[in-house]
Amino acid sequence: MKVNPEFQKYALERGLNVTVDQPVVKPHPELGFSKNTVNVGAQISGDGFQGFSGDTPFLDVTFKLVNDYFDIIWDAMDGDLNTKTFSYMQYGESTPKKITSFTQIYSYKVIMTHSFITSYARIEAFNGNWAKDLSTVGAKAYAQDSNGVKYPGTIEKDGTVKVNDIPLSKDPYNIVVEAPGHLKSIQKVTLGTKTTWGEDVGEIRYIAGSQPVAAAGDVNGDGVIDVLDVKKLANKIGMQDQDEFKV
Ligand SMILES: [Ca+2]
Repeated sequence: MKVNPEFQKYALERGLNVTVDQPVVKPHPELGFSKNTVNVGAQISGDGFQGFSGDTPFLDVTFKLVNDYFDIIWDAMDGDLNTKTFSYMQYGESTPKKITSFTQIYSYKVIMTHSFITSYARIEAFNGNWAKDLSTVGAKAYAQDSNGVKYPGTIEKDGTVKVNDIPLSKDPYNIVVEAPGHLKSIQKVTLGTKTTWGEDVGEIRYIAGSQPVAAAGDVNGDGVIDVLDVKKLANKIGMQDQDEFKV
């Protein structure tokens, strides 16, 4: 948070001091699960300062975008509550004056430059085994671009795959689930959409229904199921089941 240059100039010319309060971030009183509020303010002091009257930009508040997972594009500072109380101390008085500020006059846009995928780890060996914790079977999920660059995702206990922060691209991505002893499950998707005014923007997409099954049987992990896998399997006959390798 900074004093607006226009006001800074005004203060400098009159030998005034502007002290910016430390911003205080708190959970939103009603929407604390999804929003925070921030209190900002500043004090003006100086010899013979008798207050300021008129319209001026006062403080510039800058927010850092921590991620662009946002599916509504437009929002206001406080889209749910149109009015907020704003208070200031008038010269010569000891109680703050309250005025209403309208929070929806100034809105902002978040143009998503990433896409966010939810898919599913359909691993043949564990098909129908609902009790199996699929986050612990050694499987990996990721998005891979046409240059081979991988964007790692996560696999949850129930097999839900999430790949976040996939950069906006005209080229399709492969959404890959890889599990030991299985062929890769690959789903090709072109991600991204356009805003109503034609700007390219990322998207939040659910593609679990069309993620193919990773076929079991690629014992040696060379990407095909063939006689070599059978040979490897034959070597194991007579051995006990292992968690990562069912004989
Ligand atoms: Ca193989």
